[in-house]
Amino acid sequence: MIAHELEALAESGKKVLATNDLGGWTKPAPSLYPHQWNWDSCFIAIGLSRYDFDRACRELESLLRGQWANGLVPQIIFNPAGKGYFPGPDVWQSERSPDAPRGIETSGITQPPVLATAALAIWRNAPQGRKQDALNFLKRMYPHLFRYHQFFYDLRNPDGDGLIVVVHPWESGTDNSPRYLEAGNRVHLAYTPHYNRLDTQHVSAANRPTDKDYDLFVYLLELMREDNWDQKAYLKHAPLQVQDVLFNSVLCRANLDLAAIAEQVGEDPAQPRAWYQATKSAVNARCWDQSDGMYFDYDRVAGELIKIDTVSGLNTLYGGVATEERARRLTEIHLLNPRLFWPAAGYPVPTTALSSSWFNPENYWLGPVWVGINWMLARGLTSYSRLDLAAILSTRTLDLVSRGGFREYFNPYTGAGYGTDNFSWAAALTIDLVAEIGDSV
Ligand code: 9WN
Repeated sequence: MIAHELEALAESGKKVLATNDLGGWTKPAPSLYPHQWNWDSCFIAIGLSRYDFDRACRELESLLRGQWANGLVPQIIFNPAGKGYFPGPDVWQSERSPDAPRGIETSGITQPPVLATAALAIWRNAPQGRKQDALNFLKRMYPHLFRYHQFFYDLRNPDGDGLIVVVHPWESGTDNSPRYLEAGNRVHLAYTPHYNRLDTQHVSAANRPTDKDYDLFVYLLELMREDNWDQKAYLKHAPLQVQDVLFNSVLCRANLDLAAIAEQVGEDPAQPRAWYQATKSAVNARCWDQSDGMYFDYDRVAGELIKIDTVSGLNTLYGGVATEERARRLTEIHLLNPRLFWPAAGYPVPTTALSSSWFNPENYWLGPVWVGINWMLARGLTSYSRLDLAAILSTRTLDLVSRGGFREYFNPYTGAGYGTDNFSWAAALTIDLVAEIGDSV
């Protein structure tokens, strides 16, 4: 695409964000997702930081309205006016926990912690005249970010080695990824939950998780709710515990960014650095499979790796987790392989390997390309000095959006878009990718 086309694409992205803007925060999509989501707001803030410093700060400060006393930043902060999404606050019942914030309803789980990364981006992208304001923003954010990360190391670190555990597929952000369906197959549902899903009233059921997947999601929600969202009590018997490579990689990246924030605001970066080192070492020790040359999630309940090739293993590049040698194997053997992650004709990067028996090009996290995942991988490739590949991946991602629109996910063979349209993070990260291309010329 030439410069003025890129500019036009970024301008359309800004329109999407304006449409989904509900004042101090942005919903992920016009009707499918009417509340505030955790990692969506972080991606959105990164996009906003490229053209509206104040609004970007507000996006993250709004997210912190929902922070719990134990440090958890929830997956969802409910919008009292938001209708048409299941499960709503009446199902989550966050008020059962003494840790939940009062006067605001949230879900009881978290999502991949992009928050510190987004805060740092706002500071980095602040216009020259606003640098002092940006520093003040970081100072306000720091204690909250620190408590959020502390939450993981205190309450989600069951083996004490820094390998953080995810207890619900929705917490992973990659809900029906085969990693979760496989771990979910081992969960015995003591009963079949009763509920009415609403997502398929907005988008085609063929592109969404199945009813069986939803049974698992709702069952696990209800099980954790029984413990009144008490993290320690729940972990003692949680039937799904995944030491998720993508989640831990996002946390590693965020720890590095938290350390950078600490340095700016005059705090000690030692703790976030130590967290980064611990998690990185633990992923390398537990999740690497030497014969496959790939990182896999560890199912802590089954006591084994979930050996399914997904893009999550590749995003150890984003987290600064992979060693140089392992990064080379991931890139040469997996990423660039046309039978796995780089279709000969079509668009990189499918979220599940093309050759996997789980792969489905049209269904949610079973195969389609997601802009947020590509954005992370492009950043990871840059930090491992593969600027060539990062540039190609960014360009292909922008091509996809420019042809298919700001869709939630895309068919890796045809580029057809699925799920919601006017998806906020696709718009926000398009803005960021376009700005990055502008920065590099
Ligand atoms: C459950 C909002 C969220 C994203 C997730 C994506 C999808 C929700 C759902 O939408 O999940 O959190 O109802 O399917 O999987 O990554 O944050 O955009």
